[in-house]
Formats: sequence, C-alpha cells, structure tokens
Amino acid sequence: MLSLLLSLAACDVDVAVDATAQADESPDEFVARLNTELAELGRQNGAANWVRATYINHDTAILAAAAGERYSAWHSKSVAESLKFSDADMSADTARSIKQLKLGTSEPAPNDPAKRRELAAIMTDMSGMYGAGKYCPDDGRECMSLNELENVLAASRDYDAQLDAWQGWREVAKPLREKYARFVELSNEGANELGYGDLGQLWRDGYDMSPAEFEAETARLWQQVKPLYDALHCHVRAELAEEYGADKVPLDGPIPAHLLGNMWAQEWGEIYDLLEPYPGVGDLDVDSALIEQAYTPVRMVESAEQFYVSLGFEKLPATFWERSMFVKPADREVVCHASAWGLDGGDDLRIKMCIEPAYEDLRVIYHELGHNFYQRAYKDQPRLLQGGAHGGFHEAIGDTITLSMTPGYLAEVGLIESAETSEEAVINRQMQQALDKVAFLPFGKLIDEWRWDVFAGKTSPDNYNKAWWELRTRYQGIAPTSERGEDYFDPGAKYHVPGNTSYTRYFLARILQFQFQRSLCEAAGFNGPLHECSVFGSKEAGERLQAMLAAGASRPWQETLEKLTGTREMDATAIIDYFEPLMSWLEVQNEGRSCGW
Ligand code: X8Z
Ligand code: ZN
Repeated sequence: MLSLLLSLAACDVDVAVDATAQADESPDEFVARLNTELAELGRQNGAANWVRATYINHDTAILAAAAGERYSAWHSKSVAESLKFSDADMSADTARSIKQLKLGTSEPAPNDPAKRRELAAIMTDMSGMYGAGKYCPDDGRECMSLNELENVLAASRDYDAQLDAWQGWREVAKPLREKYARFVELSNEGANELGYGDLGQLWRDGYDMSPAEFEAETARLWQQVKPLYDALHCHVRAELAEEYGADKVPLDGPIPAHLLGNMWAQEWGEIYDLLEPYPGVGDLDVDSALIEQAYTPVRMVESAEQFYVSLGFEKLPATFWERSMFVKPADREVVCHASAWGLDGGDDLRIKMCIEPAYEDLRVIYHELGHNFYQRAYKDQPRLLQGGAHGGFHEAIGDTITLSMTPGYLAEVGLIESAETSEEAVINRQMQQALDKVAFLPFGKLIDEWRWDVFAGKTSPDNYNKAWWELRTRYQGIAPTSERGEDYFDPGAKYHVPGNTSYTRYFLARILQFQFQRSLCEAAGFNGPLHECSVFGSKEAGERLQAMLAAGASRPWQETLEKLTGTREMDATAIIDYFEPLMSWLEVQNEGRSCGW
C-alpha cells in the first residue's frame, strides 16, 4: 500500500466509526464530515502502518491489522451512506470527492465483521512475510535477505550462483499462495458490494474513463513502445549469448530470467558492464564515486533534496530527517522495499528505505522524494482529493527528476569527473538509461494484467504460475530455466503482489515522465535534444511542476496533464524521441540477427 492510501485513506479509529450519519446532511456536509473523519483515521492508521513496516513482529501485526480493520469498517459504512446521494444535485467537486471515497481502498472488505477481520490479518501477514522473508539454503550456508540476494544478481556473472539466488528468493513466496487466493475471494466480495464485478474493475476505475477504455489505453501505449523494447531485447540477448554461450542463451528464444542483473528482470542497468557499447568512453560510474567519496545515506538524501530545492521547492521539514528510516536496522525485521509516506496529510513526510551507496539507490531516493514533494504540494486540498492526478502521475514525478540527472548534472555535483559529449559517449549513456527505463516497460504492463485476470476469475489458483510465466514470456521474452509448476507462487516474490499495490501506475509513469520532462525542459528554455536536458536550477520548470502537483486529485487527470503539457493524452512519442539515437544504433547492431522469441 503506497502513498495514495497511506496519505488518503489508511485509517482507523472508533472516532469515525462511531460518528453518526445525519439524516438531513447535504452532500457538501457529508463530504466535509468525511474529510474530518479521514484526517483522524489517517493519522492513526499512518502510525500503525509505519511502526509495522519498520518493526515487523507479533505485536505490530496486531496493531496494523486492527487499524486496517477499522478503516475498512469506516469505508464500507461511508460508501453505504453516500448512496443516499445517488440522485442528489451536487457540485462537480463534491461528486468527485464521493467517487474518490469509493476508490479509497485497493482491498475492499466485505461488510461483515468476521470477514473484515480475516482480510485485514491476511494483508498484514502477507506484507510481513515478504518483508521478513529469507532464503535459507539447505547446504549449510547462512540465510540470505532479499538485499543480499539482489546483490548476487547485480554483481555475479556466474550462471549458477545467479540461478541459486533467483530460485532461493522464490522459496519465500511459496507460503503466500494460499493467503493470496483467500485475499482474492474476500476482496472480490468487497468489490461486489461496492458495485464492481470484481476487484480489477475497481482498480481500473481510478482513471477518469471507463475500466474498459482504460484497458484499451494501456494496450495502445504498449504498442507504441514495443518496437523499442524489442530492439533492446534482441541486442541484449545477443550479448548475453556471447557471455554465457548460445547453449545457455538461445538466440531464437526467451532470455533466462536470472541473467538480467535484477531479481525480477524488471530493470537491467546492473548488467551495463556486459553491454557498454563503446568500452571506456565517457565516465558514468556513479557507484564508484559514491563509495570513494564516502557518501552516507543521509548525504544521498540531501543531494536529492537539493535538486528539488534548486527548482524552488521548500526544504523538507526537520521531522522528515528525524522520523524517516534510511538504513536497514541491524536488530529487527523491516520492509526494505522503498516507500514514501505522507502521514498526516500535512508536513509529516518520510521515506523508508534500506539505502546502500549505489547509483541505483540514489535514483530511488529521487523517486521517493518526488512522492513527498507531491504530498506536500497538495496538502491544502480537502482530504479526499489529496492524491495524484492518477497513480501514474504520483510515480512519475521523482522519475522525471531522474531524467535531469544527466552527465552534465552528475559532473556538476561531483558524482562523475566530466561529462563527455562525443557520439559514442551519448550512446553509452543512452544504453545505461534504456536498461533502466525501456527494459521496464513490459514488466510494468504485465503485473496487473496477471492480477486483472486473477480478480476476474479467468486465472484460477491452480493456474497462478502458469498464467504468470505465459505473460512474462509473451511480454518480456524471458523464461525460467526449469519448470515452475503450481507448487511455486512466483508472482508473490514481487513486493507489490503481497503488498497489494497496483502496478499499471509504474508502466504509465515510465511513459508520462518523458512527456513531463519535455514540457519542463521547454519551460526551462532548453532547445537541444531531450536526452541532454537537465532542469536542475530552473525556477520556471519548478513553478510549472508545482502548479501541477498542487492540483492533487482535484481535477480529472486529462485537465491536469493539459495544463502542463498542452495535451490531454498520454503519449509515448516523448520516450521514443528521447531514445532516438540509441534506437538507430540498435537497428544497425541488430542487422542480420533474427529478433523475437
Ligand atoms: O516500487 C517502486 C518504488 C516505490 S513506489 C521503489 N518502484 C517499482 C518497483 O520497484 O517495482 C519504482 C519502480 C517500479
Ligand atoms: Zn513510487
């Protein structure tokens, strides 16, 4: 559960559950009352969830499940009350608030106390089991955390060592299968009570268009970017076959899923060393600079904050520094997966992350602070309208800023020695970027496609893994090296599945961030190719961004997008323009190769 729910809907509390609906309330009064109740619910739920995520034990499970249960009770009751206004006259703002109320959960509970309790406990258990999960090999080696296993995939080029880490982490997900199946049953029942055919329809209803239109929209965007992905895949496969042999990486089939440097093969930047187009040209080694300059986690966060400040944003409050978790504690289990929190609909902003001195983590920090600056920018909206224009906007803000971490910017802040501008250096840099941004696209798309089918009953529990690997192969062109039957639950090895965070938001964000960047660069008066633009220090770009962020969820996203970019459509031409130099280069490399799988 990420920022939207935590800052908007995560709640709790008898205060609200006991508050009585007034028979003669007007729609405006009803919404005003909900906003007040939510403020208190959110405060208490934020505290319970924060302590759970930063201290996983028996007691915090009780606190977090109780908070989730009370929020669900409030949600069911409030949505039921809102029905009395179905035919009432009301302003567009009030109608929007009531719609946001209905959408204010990603796991609606049935309005039955026993089932509500059961669902809240399942949600708490699943994320706790994921967070505390460890791979304990049966050959006497010590147990390994996700971070440790990820480091093996990032650094090792030994085929079997990578396979062991990849398979090991998936042992952790096995016991989540049954809980997940029960969660699907219960929350589908809850979605039915809210008037949806299944939970996937509720998830797809948050985009100011019908769920069916939204599905078509994501398919359209995928078709726009697919040629870029296919070209990258073809080249990466050929290079991996050089490294590991064509017997291990067949040139006409999917790539083994454990060889891409990342636990989920979602971003491939860690294998840049195998792919650097022009070895040694241009200095892009931020990893080494962070270590050599002994960057601490706090200093890494400060450097990200500094970027936002350069755009004219106010510095983060003292409580951000006091209450955030930057480092993995030595003495307790936590959820290391990075997240940004807005706990009180105001200034209590925090991130929770297990930071290591690496470029990858620096980019994640910029991403997380994007959430926090967004949360602060919309804090004056009424509580129900605090949120992103849609989920993809929330995920895109910090990523947009990472697009400004150009070699020029990195040199300016001393993280590389100098920015080279030769054509070869540009291609190297584009490859580094594409392994992160382009490789992600099909992954970003398929996670919810799997869940939409699960929620709709098209994929039943006895087909969970089969459907998963069909999508992974069809979209990403990757495959496991051995049969992954239904005794496994491989989707559960990805945080957002047990954590129940919808994922299409990240797919949309990967496309939107280039659209945002194009507009911010225009505002900053930049005239060159998009990939060279950094808006670092541009107050004009900052103002445009701030205006978009301050609108929160108060208007349909199309309107908010139009204000920043002049168009009402999400559109992949910006990402395609950005990667034009690399795409031309890849086309030459791939000549004579047979691409596809
Ligand atoms: O989950 C995240 C962020 C927190 S919102 C760290 N991301 C996705 C992931 O890690 O799978 C950012 C990119 C995609
Ligand atoms: Zn995020």
